Amino acid sequence: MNEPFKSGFISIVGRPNVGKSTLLNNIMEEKLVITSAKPQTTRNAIRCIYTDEYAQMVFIDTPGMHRPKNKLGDYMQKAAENTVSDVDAVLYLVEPETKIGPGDQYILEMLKNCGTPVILVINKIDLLPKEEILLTIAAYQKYDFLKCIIPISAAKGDGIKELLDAITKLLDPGPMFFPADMIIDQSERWIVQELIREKLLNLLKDEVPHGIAVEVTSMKPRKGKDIVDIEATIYCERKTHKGILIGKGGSMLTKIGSQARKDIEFFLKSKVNLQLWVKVRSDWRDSNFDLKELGYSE
Ligand SMILES: Nc1nc2c(ncn2[C@@H]2O[C@H](COP(=O)(O)OP(=O)(O)OP(=O)(O)O)[C@@H](O)[C@H]2O)c(=O)[nH]1
Ligand SMILES: [Mg+2]
Repeated sequence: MNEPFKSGFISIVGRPNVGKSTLLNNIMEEKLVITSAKPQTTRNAIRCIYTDEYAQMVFIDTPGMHRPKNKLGDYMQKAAENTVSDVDAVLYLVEPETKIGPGDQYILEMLKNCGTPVILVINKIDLLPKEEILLTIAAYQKYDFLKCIIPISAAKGDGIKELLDAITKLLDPGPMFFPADMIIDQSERWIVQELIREKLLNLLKDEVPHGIAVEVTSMKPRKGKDIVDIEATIYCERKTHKGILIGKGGSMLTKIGSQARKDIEFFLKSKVNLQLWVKVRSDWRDSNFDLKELGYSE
């Protein structure tokens, strides 16, 4: 007998930098959300919709859970915590560590009480020998509220099929919530902003990229030509950061622009003319007004 069509919402949570966004891109087989080697890359809860012939899974990528240091951090932490009780399943991502630290213990406690089925996903198994992965599994086995434990490598694509099968098993029969061809609930403009921010995270050091926000102020296809003109403003928190961002003779800004343009052209499937501006917006991460204007509010 044919299985009925299933559907549901699945939140991906975990500490910063464990590979949540990398996993989502791998499931979607397309780069939709940005990733970087720096923690606190993802700032919003983002829905990506995976549809196949058996199920529609609405995945929610969330900011890494951490102790907030400013109002942006508060917003990010809430964006992650708020999803877990409103979904049909939670994927809790961890790295292969046998010692479960206080950050993960806090998350485990919250997940235990949220009432949603939780799958523990051990990511980055490519980094360690199998014996160490088995020790990580053993360390988490005492948390018996976890529905199952699945080791994966989001970067290499190992274990993804097993993970999708496990999620499908947990979901109830249900309708399609979104059209089958819809893959993300964000605008093109938002994705362009994120692609620019990703280059800033990759190219800048220390605290500088964390204090940056990007706003696309104009995005227009040029009449009669296969080219999109885009203007974007990069906000940073200090004058010294502005200097670093622009670089000697504008070298850093040029590098950021050329790397971002390549990705944006690939995403928009069109040539792009990208103009970047840099402005100082002091302490925007602690201003309710600025956070709202820059898209970091409910
Ligand atoms: N070796 C290895 N690295 C991985 C794997 N998955 C992700 N990474 C790397 O881990 C880093 C963080 O990945 P992200 O996907 O940005 O992590 P995240 O959990 O979304 O991070 P936040 O958005 O900051 O919470 C990046 O450098 C990835 O390339 C994996 O399976 N193996
Ligand atoms: Mg992320």
